[in-house]
Amino acid sequence: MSAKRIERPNAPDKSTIHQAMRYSLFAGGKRMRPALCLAAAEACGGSRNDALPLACAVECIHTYSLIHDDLPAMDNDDFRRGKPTSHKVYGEGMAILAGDALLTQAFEIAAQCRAQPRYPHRDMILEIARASGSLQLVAGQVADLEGEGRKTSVAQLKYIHERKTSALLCCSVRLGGMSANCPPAQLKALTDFGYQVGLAFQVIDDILDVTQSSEKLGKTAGKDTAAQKATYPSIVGLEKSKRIAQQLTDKAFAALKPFKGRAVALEALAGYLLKREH
Ligand code: GRG
Repeated sequence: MSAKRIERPNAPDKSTIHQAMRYSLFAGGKRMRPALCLAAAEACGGSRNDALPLACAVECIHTYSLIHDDLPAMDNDDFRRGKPTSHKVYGEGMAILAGDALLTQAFEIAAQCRAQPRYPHRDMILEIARASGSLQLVAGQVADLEGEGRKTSVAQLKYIHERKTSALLCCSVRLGGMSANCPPAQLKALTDFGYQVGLAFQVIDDILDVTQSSEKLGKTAGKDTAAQKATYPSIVGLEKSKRIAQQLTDKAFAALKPFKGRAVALEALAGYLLKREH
């Protein structure tokens, strides 16, 4: 038996699957992954137009992962991006399909990007597939699921964060560089930046879960504590978590040195992520 559903919003497209896909995609996320992708392209002297299909693709992947993460079989959450979650509005079956369709849509959009001399289409598609597959994004979710109710070390938590959060953020930054045909040294700098920013992002997310309200977050606050999930605040405490987030952000800034001041937007985004309140 399915839970009571919330009234669906009116939408011009009568097809339920497309309504469900749009509902989550346009629910009001921060768009950090596309922003990082565009900012990385800019740092490498590329154009926004060339980065745009890749930026949209990573947002589709991210939105799919949130829809599935909120399902009763996963984190079982009622709110996301300030709205009832997909399965609350469309039912579990449709929410699963909306996630599946967004994952597929991501590759359809990414395939429309312009190949670059150093980076053929194959490389960009591989980048997205690897970051979202069973060794990265999905592996992080698996480790998270398997870790529930078990004692988790900082090293195990870092393993989860690297995959669940940092992989897609890092991929977003790398794709921006690739769309700009960046040289290998710049791609390496972007990789270091994306990795550190990705780790900082999740530490900050864990901090916000215990310091902010549900209204502010647009999702249920305090869920990690209620589910006895391993987080930085629960393992090392709130103050040390804040210091770790600052240290990771400092490392991210340091990774941008080779850009010699041309990565202004990336610096601004890393600064914003550290200070964000939702
Ligand atoms: C493959 C089912 C499946 C899940 C993958 C991404 C993921 C694992 C689960 C989502 C939940 C979660 C805590 C992910 C970590 C990344 C994160 C903090 C997501 C929230 O990202 P924001 O704050 O969200 O950028 P908005 O709504 O602003 O886009």
